Amino acid sequence: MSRIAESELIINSRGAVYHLDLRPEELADTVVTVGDPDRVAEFSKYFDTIEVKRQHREFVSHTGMVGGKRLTVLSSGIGPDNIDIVMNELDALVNIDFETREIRPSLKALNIIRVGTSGSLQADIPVDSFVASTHGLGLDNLLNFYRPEETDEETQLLHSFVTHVQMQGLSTPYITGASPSLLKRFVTDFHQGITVTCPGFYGPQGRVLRLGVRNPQLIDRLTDFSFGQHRITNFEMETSAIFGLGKLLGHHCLAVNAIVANRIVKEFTKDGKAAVERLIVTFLETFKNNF
Ligand code: R1P
Ligand code: URA
Repeated sequence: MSRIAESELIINSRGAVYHLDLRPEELADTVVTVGDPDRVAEFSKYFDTIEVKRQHREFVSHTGMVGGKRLTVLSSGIGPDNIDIVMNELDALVNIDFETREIRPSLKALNIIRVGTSGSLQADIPVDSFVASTHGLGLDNLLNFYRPEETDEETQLLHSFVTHVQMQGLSTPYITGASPSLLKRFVTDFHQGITVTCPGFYGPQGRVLRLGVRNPQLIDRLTDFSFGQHRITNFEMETSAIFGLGKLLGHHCLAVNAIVANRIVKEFTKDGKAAVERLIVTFLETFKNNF
């Protein structure tokens, strides 16, 4: 086994990984990621006990017990670039020995579940409803720096997507499925479909304020894209990166999102905090009963 150098895997004076500031023993085997750092406490207020609270930059983490099970909730901040840090550091915490700096001979698979907010791309998926992602389709380019692995069906879907949505010159998309075993636990109360992940909130999601966009048809083309029984339900800014890196690293990943904007009927939720609260409670019920 080769030793990973200090410049590649950075461990601080507390023995914790650089950005997340977590030590291996401070992480549970199931990790919820949320974008908003304030959402971590909205989760952990339901914990029976909290054993770890850390914060470094936008990465706030609480680990504790809920319903007799150990859970870590971690904020990622916004966007796929942060997910590159989150996924690599979570994996290092369980699969690299921080003493020897070598990859462990036997690898651990974490459950990594994003609980976020998102924009709907379908008129029949209203604000305040929930979506569980069957796939993460990335327009953000992160996975192209690694070596994406696609099934034949995923390659065909991407080919059809690039042609239909006219992505040429904008992005080289990638797609990864959710963990089937996690996805099947989130059926009741959830719409399901493909989640598109964008490298921005405005132009990359077709929002026009003062700047024009390169592909004015983007929203329409995402909405009416279909491949077999698959359709695009929603978009946001993290899922594809979690699914893509999670699959390459061998973790089980899922994303569940509360819809706060419907881009087709042009509505924004009147109470996003309440929608997120309901999603947290729904998630925790499933976690307590089915994990
Ligand atoms: C944009 O407002 C942010 O909200 C969504 C997007 O993915 C992006 O991070 O998710 P979170 O509410 O989890 O941050
Ligand atoms: N998050 C996004 O990224 N887009 C939306 O429209 C709403 C939430």
